[in-house]
Amino acid sequence: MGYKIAVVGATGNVGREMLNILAERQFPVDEIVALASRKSQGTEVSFGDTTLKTKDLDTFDFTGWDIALFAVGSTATKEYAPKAAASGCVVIDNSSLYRYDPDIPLIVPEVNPQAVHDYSKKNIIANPNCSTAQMVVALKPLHDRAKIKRVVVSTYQSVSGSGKDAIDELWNQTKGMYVPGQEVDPKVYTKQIAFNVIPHIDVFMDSGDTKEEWKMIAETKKIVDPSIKVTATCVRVPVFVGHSESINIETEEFLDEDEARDILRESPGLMVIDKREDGGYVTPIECVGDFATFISRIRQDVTVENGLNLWCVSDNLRKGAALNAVQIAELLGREVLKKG
Ligand code: 2RA
Repeated sequence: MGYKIAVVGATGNVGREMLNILAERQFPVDEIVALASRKSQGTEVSFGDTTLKTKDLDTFDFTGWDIALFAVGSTATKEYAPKAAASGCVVIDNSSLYRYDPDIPLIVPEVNPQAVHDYSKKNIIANPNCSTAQMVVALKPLHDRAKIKRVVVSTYQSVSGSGKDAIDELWNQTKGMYVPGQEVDPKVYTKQIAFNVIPHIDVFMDSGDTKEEWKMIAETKKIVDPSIKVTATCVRVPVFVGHSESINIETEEFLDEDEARDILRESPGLMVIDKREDGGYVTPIECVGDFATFISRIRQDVTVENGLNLWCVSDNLRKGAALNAVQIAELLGREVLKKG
């Protein structure tokens, strides 16, 4: 016996990946429904070798359904997630709406699986921000071994992190640079992303950080350890899929680069590709479609007493969103619902 699963936002980048990953990982599904807005009703989406037609989220009754994977914005989540949760369907939400609620667990299964037992307070579990998820998978084993006290991270985030329109924008701007007559009017965007980088993701806060940077700080503290000091600079780069991060770590105890490499090699969810030679590292194009978070460029930071630098790359639609949500569903099934 398996689960009755709903994917909410099934026509978006993340929703489609959730369906792909549920099928790829052969999640025990008794019944599955793809939900979307009324205007998208009837849109065909793939679930393994089958095709589903989306149903209208607005009129859907979640009663009797086991798990709902939400991949819609905070506004729609705010309207529909409580209804699903109240009907007894456990919500796993990819928006930022519930991540900072003390009564709602924020989970990366390789890092804090035990938090799944806290879901019943509101019948909702939160999925972290994509840039946080890949980073904490790398931080956790090093924190367990040498207690991390400070993290300085710079991100190089692909445009798919902000949705389908951003993918089209990069494509059209790039094409417009080469195809006469297809130039994109500079008035239609704030900053050009093609052949450029933009140090601004989400809104600016009073501190001068952007909300994306604040999310990485707040979520790392909630998922790994509130004592870790984190500072982040989040940058949008002209890459379609795949977030990259340069992570500098200071630990309480000394941890040399070789031991760090061995620890990371043995840790769940990580793939270490780290040779000090041409091509001895991973780039975002190579991580697309993979489940793993890749780690390269592991080396001592000799400017401080106990410092390490590393390069972290992952498919932001997978580990950064859809895969982590499906892994939470697997964890929930294994540890709590115990069907299938
Ligand atoms: C981004 N992390 O990359 C944000 C939301 N997915 O745009």
